[in-house]
Amino acid sequence: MSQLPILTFPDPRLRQKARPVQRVDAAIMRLVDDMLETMYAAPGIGLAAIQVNVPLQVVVMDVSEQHDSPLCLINPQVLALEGTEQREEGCLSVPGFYEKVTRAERITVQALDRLGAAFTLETDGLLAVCIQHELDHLNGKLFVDHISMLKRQRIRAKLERDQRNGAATSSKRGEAL
Ligand code: QAP
Ligand code: CO
Repeated sequence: MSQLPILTFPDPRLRQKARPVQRVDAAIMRLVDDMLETMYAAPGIGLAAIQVNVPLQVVVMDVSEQHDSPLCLINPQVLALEGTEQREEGCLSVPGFYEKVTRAERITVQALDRLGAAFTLETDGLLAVCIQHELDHLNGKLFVDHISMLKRQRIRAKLERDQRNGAATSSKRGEAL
């Protein structure tokens, strides 16, 4: 397995629309394993293939305390959304920034797993929010698209400055804008 480099906002490649996976073969399983390794190393709770510059409909997540419950969704389809809730979100492609986003409280999704088998998942809480966040990535959407333009522009300016200055300043997370 290997860790993959993660694209950072406002990289235009994060705006690509992901294509469905045609066949869950060895290359896709390898991608899933590399994405899980990349996510756990970050550390993070969710990662979409688009974030490692692979425009396919593949996401991995693990919202468990022990980091021992990996979940992979390939070609996910939303069957139902219910209720609303607000929660603070972050993103591995928007390092150092967290903002409140309004999402559905409960979600039902159908997808293929890492072995290509179809399954349906109905869930709520952090996992439901994380799934919605990751499905946004498949449509080229980021959590910063759900906040005010002013906040988004501040985040963009800060991350562009970090990227111009190299990784050094971006290690200083969460400082005032
Ligand atoms: C999406 O995000 C998510 O800024 C997954 O410096 C997050 O794993 C959905 C991370 C929260 C719902 C709620 C972010 C790591 C990880 C950072 C992540 C950072 C280091 C974000
Ligand atoms: Co994200």
